[in-house]
Amino acid sequence: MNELGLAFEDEVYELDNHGGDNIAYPAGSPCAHVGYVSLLGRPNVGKSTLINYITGMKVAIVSHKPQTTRTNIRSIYNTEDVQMIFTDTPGVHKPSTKLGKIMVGNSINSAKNSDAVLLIADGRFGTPGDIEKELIKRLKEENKKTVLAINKIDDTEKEKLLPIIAEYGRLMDFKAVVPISARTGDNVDVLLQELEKLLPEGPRMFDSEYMTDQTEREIAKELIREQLLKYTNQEVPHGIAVEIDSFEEKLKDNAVDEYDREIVKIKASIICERKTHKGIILGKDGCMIKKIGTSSRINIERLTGCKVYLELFVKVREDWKNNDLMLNSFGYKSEEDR
Ligand SMILES: Nc1nc2c(ncn2[C@@H]2O[C@H](COP(=O)(O)OP(=O)(O)OP(=O)(O)O)[C@@H](O)[C@H]2O)c(=O)[nH]1
Ligand SMILES: [Mg+2]
Repeated sequence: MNELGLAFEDEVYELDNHGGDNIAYPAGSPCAHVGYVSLLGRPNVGKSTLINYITGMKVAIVSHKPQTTRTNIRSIYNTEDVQMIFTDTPGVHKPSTKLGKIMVGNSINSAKNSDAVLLIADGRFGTPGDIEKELIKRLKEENKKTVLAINKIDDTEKEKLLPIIAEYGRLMDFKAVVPISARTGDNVDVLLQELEKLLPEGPRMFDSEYMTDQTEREIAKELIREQLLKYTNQEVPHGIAVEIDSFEEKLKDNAVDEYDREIVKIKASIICERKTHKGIILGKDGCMIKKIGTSSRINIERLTGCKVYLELFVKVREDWKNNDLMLNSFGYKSEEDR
């Protein structure tokens, strides 16, 4: 529970026993298994929950609403024998906006460019649907080494798993099929062992200190969006973007390094699609925006490790999800164009 008395759903901050080991391995040092692994699957199957569990960091936000992740997020898992660069991708769906097309395009693109793919399915929903079938067709065409994880086994009856596994097995020759729970971590060690087998020997590509391609600013922006996903409903959360307008760091007087900060001051804008949505986000007498601001601030303080002052503004930008200029300025772009 936080200081507001609100439970943080999907808490992953306590998972510091995961995330590989804490030994410093320099880039270029020899390693038995090195490579890129893309997580792929429909929205809401638990890709981001799993990536946070494996790396032991809250790099990707999580919510029970579909299409939470909007960009490809890379984070790295290191042990003595392994360097796996994971990409968490947006859930694959049938897009109806330019934003959706960019999201799905980037997921597919990430899988194309990886050494191995981890396809994730939600065990509670059983056999493969159209999205899984389409993804499997593409993965087969590209001859991708693929492991299937059937997630949420903490919430799935055990007897249901065998028929699901059999049905998936008829569609593709998976390198392994592993039932897991990304929430409890059940069987995730087995999954990691299966994935590492698929990666070649080689020098480490990154220093083990380099944990993610996300900047603190980008994670802060997502932590604000996470609270908006949590506190708003129906079409409101899907029409929201967050922009960091300013991010000012003040070091302590006796700071020993650039991270020894006294306070970080952040100004951020919440972009929504309609005036009515703005009213919902602000709430009666501003009580909703206050709640969102306070819980976002607490999460950002965990990220920065120092006091945070957060100021939020709400702006309406109609149909931004179909406007190239706005999509670009909110950080949503096709990775192929980079
Ligand atoms: N019971 C249970 N719930 C899980 C598990 N893994 C994830 N969830 C829940 O499933 C919901 C979706 O999780 P996410 O990690 O955001 O799913 P995602 O696949 O990244 O979704 P998108 O970003 O929308 O593609 C959240 O409410 C998670 O808490 C699990 O192993 N067991
Ligand atoms: Mg996600």
